[in-house]
Amino acid sequence: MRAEPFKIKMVEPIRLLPRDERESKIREAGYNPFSLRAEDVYIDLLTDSGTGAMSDRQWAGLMLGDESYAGSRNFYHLEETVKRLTGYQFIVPTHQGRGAEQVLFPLMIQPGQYVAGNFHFDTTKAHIELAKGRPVNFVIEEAFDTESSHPFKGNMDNEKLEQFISKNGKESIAFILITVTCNSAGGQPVSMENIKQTSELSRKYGIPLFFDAARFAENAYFIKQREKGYQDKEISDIVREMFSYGDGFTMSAKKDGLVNIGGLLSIKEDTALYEACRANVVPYEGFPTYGGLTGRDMEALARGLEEVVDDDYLAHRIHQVAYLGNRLMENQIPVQKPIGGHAVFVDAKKFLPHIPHWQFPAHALAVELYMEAGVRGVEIGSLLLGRDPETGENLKSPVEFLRLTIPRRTYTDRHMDVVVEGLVKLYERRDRIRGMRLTYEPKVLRHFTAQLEPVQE
Ligand code: P71
Repeated sequence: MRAEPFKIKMVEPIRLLPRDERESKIREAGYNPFSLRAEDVYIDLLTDSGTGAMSDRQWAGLMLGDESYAGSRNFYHLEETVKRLTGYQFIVPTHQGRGAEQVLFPLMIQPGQYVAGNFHFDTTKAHIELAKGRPVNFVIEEAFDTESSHPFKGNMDNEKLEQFISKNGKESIAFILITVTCNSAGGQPVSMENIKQTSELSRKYGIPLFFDAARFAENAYFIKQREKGYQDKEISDIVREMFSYGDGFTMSAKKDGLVNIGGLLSIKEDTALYEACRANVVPYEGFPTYGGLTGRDMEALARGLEEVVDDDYLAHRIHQVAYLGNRLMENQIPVQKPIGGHAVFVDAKKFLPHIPHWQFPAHALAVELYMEAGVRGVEIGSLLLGRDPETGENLKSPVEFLRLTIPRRTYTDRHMDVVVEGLVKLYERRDRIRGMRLTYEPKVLRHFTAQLEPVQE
C-alpha cells in the first residue's frame, strides 16, 4: 500500500455548518453553489482550477520573485522550463487559460470559420464565439456512453473530422484544438495514436493544430498506463512527444501547472504568429515577459511544471480520483467510466431519471449534496450548455454530470469518504429529489451567476 507522496506542513481549518444553516445558505445563494461563500463549504470540489496546494519548493520560489516590469529572471526560468518540457520555441505568460485564448483566437479565426476540437471547454467555446468563430466537437461517440470503458474516451473521431473538412473545405477551419485531458467528456484522456492521426490530418490539409493543454501531465500518465509502447517511457518524454505533433498550445496553468493563478500561450516555431501574439498580449494581459503574472507567480509556475511530471505525484493524483470513483461505484452510484483524471463525474441522468433536462438534474444533485454533506460540486450539463442562440430554447446536453473535482494535494482520502457517504444517502432517497427552475439568467456563461428555485410539484 502507498500513501500520499508528501507530508503536511501547514493546515487550513474547514468546518461543517449544521444542516439548517446549509439549507438557508444555499437558498440565499439562489440555489447556485457558485454563489456560496467558500467558508460555508466543508469540502470544496467545485473545481481543480487554482485550488491545489503548492509545494515547499514553490513557496520558497515566491521569495525569489523578480518584480521587474520587463525581463524578470523568473520569466526566463519559466521560458526555459516550458521549452524543455515541450520543445516549443516561444512562450507568452498570461493571467490564466482564458487570457491565452483571448490573445490567440482573434489572430487565428476569420469570422464564420470553424474551430474543430474533440470537445471544447465552455470558456474556450465562449472565446471562439467572441472571435466570431464556430466551435464544433468531434469527440468519439463512446464519450457519451457512461458505461463504455473505452480507455481513451477523449479521442477525436478523426474520420468524422476528415469528412467535415472535405465537406466544408479546409479554408473553413481556422484550426484544430485537442483538449487534454478532455474535461467536458469527464476528464478523459486522448491517446498518442489519436493525437498522431489528428496531426496527420492537420498536415494533410494545412490546418494548424493546437492543444488546450490544461491537464497535459494527467493525460501523459494515462498514456503511460494504458497505451501500448509507453509503459517504460518517462512522463516527460511522453509529454514532449505529444507536443511534437502540435503547432502551439494554450494552457490554464491553474491545473497541471500546480499554481493558484497563471496561464501560458506557446507557439512551436511560427515566428510571425508569435510576434502577433506578443503584440496582442500587451493590451489585454501586459508586457510579454509577465503577461498578467507577478515574477513570483512565474517562479511558482516554473517549479510547478517541473514537479507535475513526477511519476509518484501523478500516481497519487490519479489514484485519489479513482479511489473516490471506485467507492461510489461499489455503492451503485452511476458515474462516468473509466474514472477520469481530475474529477469523478456522477451521471445525473441515471441518478435522477425522473428529472428532465430543462429542470437540470445534475444541478439539482449539486444543491442536494451541499445540503446533505456540505460538499460543493458543479453541474456539467444543460444548465452550463445554455440556450440555442436562434430559438432561445434550453439546449439538451448529451451529458448531465455532477462533477466532483479534486483539488491537487489538498484533501485526504478521508475527505473522499465523506463525499461518498453523502451521495449514498442521496441515492437512497433519490425519488424525492426535485428538479430546478431558473429565476434569473445572464446571457453568456449563465451557470456562474444564474439563480434557481426547486420546482414545486
Ligand atoms: C474547470 C475550469 C475552470 C472553471 C471554468 C468554468 C467553471 C468552473 C471552473 C478551465 C479550463 C479548462 C480547459 C480544458 C480552458 C480553461 C480555462 N477549467 N481549458 O474545469 O478546463 O482556463 O480557468 O485558467 O481561464 O474547473 P482558466
